[in-house]
Amino acid sequence: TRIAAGLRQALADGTLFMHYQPVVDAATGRATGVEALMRWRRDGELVPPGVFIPVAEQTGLIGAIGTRALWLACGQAAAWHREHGIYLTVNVSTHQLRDPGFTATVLEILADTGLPAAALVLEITESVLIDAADTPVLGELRANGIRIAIDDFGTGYSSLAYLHALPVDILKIDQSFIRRHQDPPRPQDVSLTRAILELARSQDLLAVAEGVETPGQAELLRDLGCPLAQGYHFGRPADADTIDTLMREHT
Ligand code: G
Ligand code: G
Ligand code: G
Ligand code: MN
Ligand code: NA
Repeated sequence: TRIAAGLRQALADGTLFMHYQPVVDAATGRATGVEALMRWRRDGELVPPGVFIPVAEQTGLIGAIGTRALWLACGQAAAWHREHGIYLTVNVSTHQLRDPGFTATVLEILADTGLPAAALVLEITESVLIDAADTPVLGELRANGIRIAIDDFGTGYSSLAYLHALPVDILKIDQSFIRRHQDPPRPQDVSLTRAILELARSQDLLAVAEGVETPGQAELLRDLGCPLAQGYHFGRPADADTIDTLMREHT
């Protein structure tokens, strides 16, 4: 397809790049990490990742593109980690986890960029985690000190049955659970978020609330003791220079 051909070209011409969104301490609002989000500018226009990531997955190009994304993000985050103690979180697809060489690739990129393994988190959706449960890759990554996050938690189907068995460290609560909090919040919505936070705590998982857009939602999450948060209220995904300026001002 046109997108696949364009992506092959993009790997060569450098039009794939990363945006970064702050992940903050929910109590203070200060950035503790950044999530890397891939961007592609084709003929001067941004193609949404929702359009090109699925094509990259279907064509297998996600292997090379994902390696490029990791390389770019680790290189950038190494400086932020040195200067501000920031960690990096990167989204990973099923194709990457199924590659027996993936751990070696990640370790090579960490060695080359100087980002410590302990400062890297790989985000994997629930369904992909369950699908990849039989591969040695997740165990290898964790044995090397890289942390694993369940992304979009609550949108998969077997979450509770599998949660205790999944080799993960961080639970990212899907935006849909946060977005439902109105002002004032409804008791049943609050109970649901509280229950997810309690679930995370009971499994020794660090919770991140995604999609926090309003001051009321931020305050509620803080009151519920949610450790980390992310969303437009704290900062939109932005280019590295913008995030760099923000961190110099706030840390
Ligand atoms: O960035 P939003 O910014 O629109 O991201 C849309 C979707 O694309 C999200 O589900 C996100 O996880 C996914 N995505 C963004 N960057 C990457 C990436 O580098 N690798 C993979 N596999 N998915 C990504
Ligand atoms: O070698 P391979 O085609 O898998 O590389 C994928 C992408 O990783 C390259 O297109 C390049 O952008 C990026 N990259 C650049 N330098 C390095 C490096 O030293 N190590 C790794 N692992 N990737 C790199
Ligand atoms: O699937 P994943 O969680 O990796 O994707 C994160 C997506 O959510 C990205 O597309 C990112 O741009 C988007 N995002 C981040 N914060 C917010 C927010 O506060 N509101 C909305 N609607 N989207 C957000
Ligand atoms: Mn994510
Ligand atoms: Na998510």
